[in-house]
Amino acid sequence: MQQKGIHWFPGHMKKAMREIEEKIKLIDVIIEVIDSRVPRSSKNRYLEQITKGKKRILVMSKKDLSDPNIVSMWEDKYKEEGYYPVVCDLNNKNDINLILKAIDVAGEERKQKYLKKGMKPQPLRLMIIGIPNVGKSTLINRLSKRSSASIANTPGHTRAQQWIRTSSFELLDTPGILPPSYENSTEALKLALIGAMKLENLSSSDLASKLLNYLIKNHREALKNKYDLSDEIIENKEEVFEGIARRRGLLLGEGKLDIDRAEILLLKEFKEGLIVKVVLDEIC
Ligand SMILES: Nc1nc2c(ncn2[C@@H]2O[C@H](COP(=O)(O)OP(=O)(O)OP(=O)(O)O)[C@@H](O)[C@H]2O)c(=O)[nH]1
Ligand SMILES: [Mg+2]
Repeated sequence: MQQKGIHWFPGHMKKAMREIEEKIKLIDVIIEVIDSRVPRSSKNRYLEQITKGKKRILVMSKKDLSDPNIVSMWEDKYKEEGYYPVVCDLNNKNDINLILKAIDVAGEERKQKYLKKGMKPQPLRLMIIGIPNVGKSTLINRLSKRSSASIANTPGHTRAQQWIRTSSFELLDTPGILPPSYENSTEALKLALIGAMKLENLSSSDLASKLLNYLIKNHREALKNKYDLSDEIIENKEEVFEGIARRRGLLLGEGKLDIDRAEILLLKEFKEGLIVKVVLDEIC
């Protein structure tokens, strides 16, 4: 994919990269937030060139929705690639402390440089980036809650950017929003399933059908248990949505089952981790 060069690069991706590139000069540490259910598909590979030379923390969010064993393999892989991965649930205070620790570690070298010169260490400058819906705003909110002050203007910069200041770091409060990947349809499908992007050319009915195929193949028991479905129903794929509608009392009137709502329910409950905790990207 990378060999194809820049000319096919979608315009929105180019624009996002340019915006991030402009800001990156001010930044010491990049925090890329990815969704731990899609550790590859939610990560931006083009960013790797732009962020070279910076310390890179990889926040692998939504661990409460993903399979811990597979996530742990991805964590090791990213460690080997030079990232500082932090697997976390951004709604869990202890996990936020792990991210704060990662920030400390990332800043240590720079701090020592100042100290060696007999200077007071300058605060580390951080920027949070990631595709939509991975938890960037949640993370900014969690980190800024601890901040002593939020300052509007940083002298020396022409553009007034909001920096959130704590005792040890400053956080650029506008996250770099990267568009999700569109060039690979399997990745796009996975991102649609976790709610990170909408697929224009795929109806929710088609998406639900693909999800059902995946669940039958990989998580049959979990599906059966969740909706109290018999083996006979699972064998007959068309009947699964009817079974779900029946179990959940989704009716159209005159006793007819509401299949549309059953499909949407399956998508929603999968996205919320209520059927099974998954990792959709295979490690290789
Ligand atoms: N279960 C769970 N939900 C999370 C976690 N982190 C964030 N969320 C939820 O995910 C949704 C998206 O979070 P945001 O912080 O708005 O994500 P974002 O990256 O800022 O999204 P955009 O602004 O659309 O780019 C919200 O409903 C959050 O509550 C997590 O670790 N676990
Ligand atoms: Mg946001």
